[in-house]
Amino acid sequence: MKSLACAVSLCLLINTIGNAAARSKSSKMPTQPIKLYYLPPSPPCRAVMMTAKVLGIDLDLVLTNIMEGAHMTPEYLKMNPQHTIPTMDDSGFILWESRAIMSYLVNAYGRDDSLYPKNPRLRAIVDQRLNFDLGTLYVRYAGLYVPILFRGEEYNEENAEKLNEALGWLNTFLDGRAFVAGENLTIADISIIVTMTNLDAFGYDFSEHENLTKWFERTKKALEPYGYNDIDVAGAQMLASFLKKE
Ligand SMILES: N[C@@H](CCC(=O)N[C@@H](CS)C(=O)NCC(=O)O)C(=O)O
Repeated sequence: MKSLACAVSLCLLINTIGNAAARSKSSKMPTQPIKLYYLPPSPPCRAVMMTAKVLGIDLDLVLTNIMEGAHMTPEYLKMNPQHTIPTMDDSGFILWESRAIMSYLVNAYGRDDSLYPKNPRLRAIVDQRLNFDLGTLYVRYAGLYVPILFRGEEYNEENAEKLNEALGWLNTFLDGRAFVAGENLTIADISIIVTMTNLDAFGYDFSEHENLTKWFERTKKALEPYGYNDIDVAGAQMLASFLKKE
C-alpha cells in the first residue's frame, strides 16, 4: 500500500515536472500577439515574417501602405520617428530595423539558439554576415534596382558591377559552408535570401557564383515550410511586376 502511494506520488511528481516543462516552453511564447507593421513586397518585412514562422510565432500583421503615406501619420511617427517598415510592437516594446527584430525574436522566444547562436564566435560570424547584408549587399542591390523600380531609370552597368562584386564576396564566404554563417540556417540566411529572391524574380543571372547558387537552392528548401513561397516569392513577384511596367 505504501509502495503504491509512493508510485502514485512519483507519477504526480513526474507529471508536474512534465507540465512545468511544457509551460516553460510555452511561456517563451508572447503573452499577447506581436504586432508587425508591414507591407507584403517589402524585403525586410518578408525576412521578419519568415523568422517568426520558423520560431512558430503568430504575428498580428498590420498592413502599412507606405505608398499611401500610412507610415507618415502622427501615430506612426510617434512609434517610429524613422518611419520605416517593418516595425514591431511586442506588448508595448517597439523595435524597428529588420535584423534587430529578428535577433530579438530569437533571443526572446527561440526554443534554442540555433538561428542566432549564443556562442560569441559563432554569433560574431552571424553578425558579420548581417552587417555585410545591411551595409553592402542590400545597399548594392538597392543601388542597382531602386532607380529602375521606382524612378523608371535604365539598368546601370556600373551599379550592376558593384552588386556582382558583393555577390562574389558572398560566394567566397560560402566556401566549405552549407549556410552563410556555418552548417546551420541562421537569421543571416533569412535576411540575405530576400535579396536573392528579388534578384531571381527580376531575372538577374547569378549562376556564375556556384556556392551562392547551391546555397540559394538549399535555403529555399529549408524555408519552404516557413512561408518561403507565400511570403518571400510572392513579395518578390510584386516588386518584379513594377519592373515589367517600365
Ligand atoms: N534597414 C531597414 C530598412 C527599412 C526600410 O527602408 N523599409 C522601407 C520599405 S522596404 C521603408 O520603410 N520605406 C519607407 C521610408 O523609409 O519612409 C530594415 O531592414 O528594416
